[in-house]
Amino acid sequence: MLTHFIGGEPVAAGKVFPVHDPVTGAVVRQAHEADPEVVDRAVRAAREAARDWAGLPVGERAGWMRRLAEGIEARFDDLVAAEIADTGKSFDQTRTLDIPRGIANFRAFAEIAAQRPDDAFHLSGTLSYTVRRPLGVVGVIVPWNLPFLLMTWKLAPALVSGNTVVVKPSEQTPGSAAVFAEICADTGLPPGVVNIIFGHGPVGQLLVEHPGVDGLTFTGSTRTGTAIMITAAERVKPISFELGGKNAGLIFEDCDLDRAVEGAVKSVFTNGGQVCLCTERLYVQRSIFEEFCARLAVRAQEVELQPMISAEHRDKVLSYYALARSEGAKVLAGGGVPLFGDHRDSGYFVEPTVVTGLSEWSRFNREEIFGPVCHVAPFDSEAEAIDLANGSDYGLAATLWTTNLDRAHRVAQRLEAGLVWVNTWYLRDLRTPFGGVKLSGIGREGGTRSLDFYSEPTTITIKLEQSDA
Ligand code: 6OD
Repeated sequence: MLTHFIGGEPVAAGKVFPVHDPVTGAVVRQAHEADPEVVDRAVRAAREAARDWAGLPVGERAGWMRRLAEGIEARFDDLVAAEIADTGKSFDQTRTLDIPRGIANFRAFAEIAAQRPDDAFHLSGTLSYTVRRPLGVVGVIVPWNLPFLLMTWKLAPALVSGNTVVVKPSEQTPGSAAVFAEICADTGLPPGVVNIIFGHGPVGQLLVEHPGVDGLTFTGSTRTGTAIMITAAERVKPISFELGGKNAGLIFEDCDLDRAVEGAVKSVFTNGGQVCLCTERLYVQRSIFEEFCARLAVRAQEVELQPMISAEHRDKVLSYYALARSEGAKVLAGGGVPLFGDHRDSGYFVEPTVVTGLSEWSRFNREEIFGPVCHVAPFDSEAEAIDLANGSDYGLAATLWTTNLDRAHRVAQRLEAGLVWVNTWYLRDLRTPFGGVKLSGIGREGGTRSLDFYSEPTTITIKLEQSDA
């Protein structure tokens, strides 16, 4: 039974809810659901710890970040097991991406924060400089698709900047956060610096509303982001949002086709397509369109399957498969539910799916699906490709595949997206700004941008008197 972690202690309060294994549908664990009193207790614990934590020199907080990274290394296998049990991710991905990124997140922000210079400006007769203060208590709302990676991506810069936190993991994936609570306790992190509460959407809403929460960071759907923003606006709380995507991939005829096909497979199907950065719209230059489609369709049938996170999400993805057909799509691969003939048949799998033939204005091509699925359409010119990619309400990520360096720069700079990958996908340098435009979010995290969000500058200006010497 998972308990909340408040003020350094396990707290078993609130009714209990089940967590399902998406591979089989079976209940893997139970967790307590926070009620208003639990949320309040967690925020109070964070506030109590805030002054001492903020008062530590940044080098000392960076030291804590390194100790947490070591704590994660020591519990690596437990974290892998917890993450797989909740999400049905592959063992390979979990041990090479999800959990190592937790370690990298803490190490990266320890370095970035410790090396960051303060601004100082000298003008005749005045010296202005800035000091940065933490926001205070940060509410961290974490989605189910990359639970540990995204929780630590937010926690590391929030903590090293001197904030204390109340974290609400998704009700679907609380397992790795519960192991992390044990890591915090085992490393001796001061009580109240990290507090973790479990529960469904309304618990997040209580956190957003709580007057003791000074800022909010959220990754998830645009719909939830909008609701958080409306509530947060009442107290003008700083927010940082990484929201949905309907990401485009542009495949030019001068690409290395083998790499482009494999890159597309990765960008469409990784994590069952349940990454906000996954490609759902592919545009391929007409001269290679048929060959690309044929090869992608074959590869789609070979990818390792990952279940959707829940029965509800599986039904949503399947409803888009049905919608594609009703909107007149040609299905090149997949389009249904796989049959295994074993325990996985009660899990939440869908077939990796490739469709073509839909208009840019179809709902299928405009709405985020968040499953292992893409639409492929041809284009004739570079200008058309750019217009197609930009013709979306979202603007998180784009990929382009070309061997022409001029074209790579030219196109990349015209794409309306926060992130553009050329001849690769989801390659990360944690120092770079990360986030989206349009419906894909507000603000940027990553490197010093994260430190900017999790702190407020105070500018101090001193009038320098002339020496009479
Ligand atoms: O890799 C990251 O830092 C990141 N923020 C990934 C977000 C993925 C969203 O699904």
